[in-house]
Amino acid sequence: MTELTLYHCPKTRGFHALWMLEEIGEPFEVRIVNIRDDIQSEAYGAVNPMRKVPALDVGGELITESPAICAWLADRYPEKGLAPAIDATGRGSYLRWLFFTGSVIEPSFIDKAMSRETPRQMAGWGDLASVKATLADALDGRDFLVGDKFTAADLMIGSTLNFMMNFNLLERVEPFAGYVGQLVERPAYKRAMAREAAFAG
Ligand SMILES: N[C@@H](CCC(=O)N[C@@H](CS)C(=O)NCC(=O)O)C(=O)O
Repeated sequence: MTELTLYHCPKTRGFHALWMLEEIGEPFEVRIVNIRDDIQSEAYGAVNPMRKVPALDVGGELITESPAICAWLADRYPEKGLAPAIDATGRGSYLRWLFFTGSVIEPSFIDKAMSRETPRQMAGWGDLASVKATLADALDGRDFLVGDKFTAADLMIGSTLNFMMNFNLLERVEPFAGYVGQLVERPAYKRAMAREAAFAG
């Protein structure tokens, strides 16, 4: 029996965790949850009371929130080299960027999608212009956010920026386009995409 079971719906944020599992390369199972109906079932409410995908079942313990799933996997399998060690230079930057997706990038783009502006002093994420400028500065002339190695932070940020570009919420311009362009060439990304295609039948 595999230790890892991913609750996932194709073409959703569940992809972050699917890609991460492919990067890890350990056996895992996928349970498809239809976000139109299955997600409202009592059974799924016990998996994630927020009724969102993804969720990762790790031998009975349930982890939700994509960055938490990615962080847990990177730390559980340190030999895969997807996170700086806890005492290594770069660990702080890695955590900063890992948290940046859920707490800063996502809400700022949702503001844009909803054509609204949250006053920046009230918004923990500041404003979209600052978010884009901060990311552009961090990515300018670099392949990865932390040092010269791909980490789970690149996966979360790259996957999120890719979503934003696909939904026309982020312009396909440098440095974002080049950064995402090289990440989607990774074999694990392609394996995750092949699974998505198979799920879609
Ligand atoms: N904060 C969550 C967000 C997950 C999320 O928003 N999932 C969406 C799919 S993209 C979902 O499950 N929606 C179903 C619903 O709200 O009914 C994470 O980062 O994992």
